Amino acid sequence: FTKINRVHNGLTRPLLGFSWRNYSVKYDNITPKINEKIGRNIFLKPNHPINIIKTLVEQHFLKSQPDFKVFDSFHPKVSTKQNFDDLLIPLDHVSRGPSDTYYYDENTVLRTHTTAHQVHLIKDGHKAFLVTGDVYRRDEIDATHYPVFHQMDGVKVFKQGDQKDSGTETLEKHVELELKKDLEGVVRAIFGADSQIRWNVEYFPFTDPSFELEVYFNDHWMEVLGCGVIRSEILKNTGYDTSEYVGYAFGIGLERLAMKVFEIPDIRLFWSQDNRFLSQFKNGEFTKFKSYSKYPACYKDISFWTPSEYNDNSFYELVRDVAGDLVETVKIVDEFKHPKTQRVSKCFRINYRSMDRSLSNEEVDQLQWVVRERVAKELMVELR
Ligand code: FA5
Ligand code: MG
Repeated sequence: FTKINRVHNGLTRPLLGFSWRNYSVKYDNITPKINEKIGRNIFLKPNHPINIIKTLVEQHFLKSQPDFKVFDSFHPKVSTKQNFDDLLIPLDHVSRGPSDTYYYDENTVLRTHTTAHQVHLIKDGHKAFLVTGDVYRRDEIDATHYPVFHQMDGVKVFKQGDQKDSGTETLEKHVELELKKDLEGVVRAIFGADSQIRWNVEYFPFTDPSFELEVYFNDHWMEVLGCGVIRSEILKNTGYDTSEYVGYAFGIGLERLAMKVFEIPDIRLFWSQDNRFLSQFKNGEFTKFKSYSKYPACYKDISFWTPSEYNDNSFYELVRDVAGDLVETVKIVDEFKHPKTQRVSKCFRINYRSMDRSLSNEEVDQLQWVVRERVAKELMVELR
């Protein structure tokens, strides 16, 4: 494909939906706001809530199973082979599209999950490991979704015979039970023995059976991890005799755990450089976050007719690119199809709020104005 040259004057970002759809520049969608997060490594900073949770989970595993290896320094730039192909994610899976994933080029992405490291680590001979890192996804905007977050993946490979002492018949069943036991153990160690949790059946292309674990939090069930028994095809591809070996794998969302443990109400706070936030946490301590402010929110609506090649994630991304962490939520408030033209109209409510200061009306108006300008130009929507 050919790339078009784009004008960069500091304000105009790479043209998002517009450029891809019309000039097939699909594989260059990493915005400056995303780029500046790479290498910040907040998950490695002592006394940062994400680091506190990471350390807790690692220590919990190592206490009872000291042979677990711990990895936390793989760069988030990985190949599509690592992130997708090795994990049997089909070519037409939605998560592969540039509407959901940040691409450097056709074959290189920002990892969308730390599962991207599963196969090369198993190939290197590791049988039990934890791997933590920052992961990137184009996604919606609210208190629990942020385009950069942190995951810890875990893998453990078992051998025929391991199930004997447990009285379980098959190795597969044994592995499934060990998986659930180990994960319930971690979650209860962190949230307390009496925390309300539940298992749901899930689907992942790389595990079978697959599950997700939810924890009750702020009057909602919150999903904290996905997991399952590694598909035998994957173990076979890494050189294992699958009549002898079965493995489990899981991926935990560290922000989700940290939000619950420390009662942190908004996922944007993890990126705060404000000492009123950072000074509240110490490794090894379970302190509750004391909100130092709740500055007033200000919402603005925007309505537009969507062109046929439109997707919501590009709109969310554009709002993030304009307003950064000043945007708290973007919610769709109305949607309808014109009976004659069949065109779809959408109305979104953008809620602006800073975590550490009051926003002036002028500032919010200015942000909204830039959003309107850019949305019309770059996503080719017709403002109403
Ligand atoms: C995965 O990413 C799988 N790779 C997990 C897995 C690994 C399954 C190994 C089986 C074997 P999922 O997209 O559900 O699955 O993400 C895993 C966890 O990351 C979620 O349970 C949630 O806790 C967290 N998470 C997902 N999206 C976000 C987001 N936008 N912001 C914050 N946390 C998120
Ligand atoms: Mg999930």
